[in-house]
Order: sequence, then C-alpha cells, then structure tokens
Amino acid sequence: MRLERLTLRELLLPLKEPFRISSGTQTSRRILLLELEDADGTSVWSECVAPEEPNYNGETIDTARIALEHWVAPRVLGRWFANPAELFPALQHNFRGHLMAKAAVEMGMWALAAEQQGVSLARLLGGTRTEVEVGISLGIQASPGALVERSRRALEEGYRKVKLKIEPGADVEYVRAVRTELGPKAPLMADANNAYSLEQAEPLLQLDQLDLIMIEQPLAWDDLRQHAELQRRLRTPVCLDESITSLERAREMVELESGRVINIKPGRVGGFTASIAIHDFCAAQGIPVWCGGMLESGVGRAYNVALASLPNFTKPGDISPSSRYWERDVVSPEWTMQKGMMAVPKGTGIGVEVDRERIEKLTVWQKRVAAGQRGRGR
Ligand code: OSB
Ligand code: MG
Repeated sequence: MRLERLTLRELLLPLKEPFRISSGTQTSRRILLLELEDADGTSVWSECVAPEEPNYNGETIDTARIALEHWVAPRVLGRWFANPAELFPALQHNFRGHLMAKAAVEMGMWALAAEQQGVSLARLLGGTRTEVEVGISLGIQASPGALVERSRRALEEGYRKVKLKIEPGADVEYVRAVRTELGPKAPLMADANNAYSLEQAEPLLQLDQLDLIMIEQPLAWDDLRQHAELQRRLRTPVCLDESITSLERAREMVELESGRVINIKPGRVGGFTASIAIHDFCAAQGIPVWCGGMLESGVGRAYNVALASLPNFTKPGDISPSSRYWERDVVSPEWTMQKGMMAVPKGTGIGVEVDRERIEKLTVWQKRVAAGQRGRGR
C-alpha cells in the first residue's frame, strides 16, 4: 500500500451540552479530519483526536497539525508499506511523542487496507463482536442533584456504564448521591483526570466504599508508581488512561500493580498496532480493557467501534451514540444505540459514509499534502 495524498481539515462542532472535567471545560469541539488517498483513487477518512488545550497528554489540535504536516506525512507519503502494521515502527523511529498525530495516519492506513481488501475495519483488526456495549462519560455537573438527574436519564436511555467525572470538591458527595438515588446495582465508575495526589487521597478512600466498577486515573497523568501505592489502599480497581501510552507502560502497570484495568484510546498510544499489542498483552494477563473516547466525531467513533469489537474489550466503552454529542454528526448513518449496544458495521472499511457537503460547510481550514512534496525533518 502507498499513500499518495493526505488532506487535513479542521471543523468546529458545537457540543450539545458542556463537557467539564477536572482539567478543563469544553462547549464545542475543534475536529481534525484527515482524508487519505492511494494512487488508485481509493480514499478513506480518519480523525486526529488531539484536544484544543494541552490538558490531556500534552498534544493539541495545533501541535498535531504541525506534526502531521512536517513529520508524519513526509514519512508515509509515497512510501511502500506491505501492510498497515509496518506504519507504527516507521513512525516511531527517531520520532518522539506526537502519538495522536501519528495515530490519525496509522489508523487511516488500516482503514485504507480494509478498503483495498474489501473487508470491514473491525474484521481486519481481528474483531469478533457484532455489537459493542455502550457507556457514557458525564462531565462534572453544577450540583449532586444535577448529577443524579443526568445519571438517571443515562440509565433510562439504556447505557450500560455511567462514568462520573470528579475533582476535589465535586467527588464523594456527588457520587454518593448518585449511588443512593440510583441504587446498588447502577453500573457506576469515576474518572478524576489526574486531580488527586497520594497526600490528598482521602476522597478516594471514601469513594472506595461506593461500589464503583473502577476509578480512572486519579493521580498524575504520567505516573505508575504512586498509582501502585494507591491501588494497595483501595479495593476498587484502578483503571489507567493517561499513564498508558505504550505496551511498555502496560507491562509496567502489571509489574508494579498500578492498576487492574486499562482504558485503551487508540489515539493515545499511536494507533491500532499499539492498541492491539496492549489488548493482547492484557488478555494474556487477565486484565480487562475497554475503549475510551475523546469526544470524537462520527469518523473517529468508527475507529473506536472497530477496535472495541476485539475479544478482550470486556467492559462498556465511552463510545456513546452521535446524538449524545452533536445535533447532527458528520457521518451517515449516525451512530445509534439499541438497548445499550452499538452495532459494529459489517460493510467495507470504516462502515459509515462521510457527508462531504456538510464537511465542506463546516471546514475552518484545510491543507493538502502530496507525495513528492518534502516536509521538514526528513
Ligand atoms: O479522560 O476519558 C477521559 C474526554 C476528553 C478527555 C479525556 C477524557 C474524555 C472522556 C470522553 O471521558 C469520553 C467520550 O468521548 O464520550
Ligand atoms: Mg479518562
């Protein structure tokens, strides 16, 4: 396979409801879409999930744009790859970081291979599920009562897991209210996005009494050691998100016992090759994984759904339907949920069509890079 042209474009999509997490609030999403074309005119869309602010892993949509244009694209355009598994090593060689930028092209190349072979992306990745379990990630609300009502609605809609964002001051009282009002069986978890420290772990020890499925990334975004110390004090499983940036980090998590579950976001680890390696390693270790989200448009969601169809994705993902985020998505059909499940598309490639006309209308800027054009750093 050979990538001939790459088009980057940014869209702005307003979120239906503000999404507040401990590290910041979003009311709309700047979305970076990529279009990848081979020499035969086969083309696919992919999405770079980097957020607007450097409050997740250090990348942003603007750093990703630079990385894609100057370093990722020149390494891939015009070069022959026997299969998409060759992309990740080629992108990692003497090229540190920028994993979300790399992932956008790496995953696009998997979709391109799926198109070329006439199979679904899920099938190419080794997916075995025909549908995946759906969870919802709820932002921090104005009051415990507001969180109870939002959570109640989510359970009524059929979500199989409700993830409550927490931060100091909006934690024990909030989560306890939800547990009390919605009952002992409600499938609840919490995600702190690094808002706590070992020294101020008291709220986490109290959350430990609330029968949460897991507590996600309570401590520093790049930490494993202190999470191990915390996990020793908690019966609730710690789930790592930010800290797991590679297979090596997943191995260290198991060695140090820093956590018992991994949230895999393919963008965070550099794409599908690394995601599958982490998935396979965790399966062998008896560590459950589930697919996280980064408020993707319907394009990025297609990639998450395909990944979540692998066998060891045994907990509901943060893969909510289009209507949870947007008045109208950029793909058709939109992503929908039936009884808390989302169907894995069977069609060729990512399995949804991109509404090109709508995307043109929403585009803020675009840039086309072709084989033969040289970037920097090559
Ligand atoms: O920590 O999982 C997170 C969104 C942005 C940054 C970090 C996180 C999230 C989510 C969103 O939880 C989940 C979704 O896409 O629905
Ligand atoms: Mg998280």
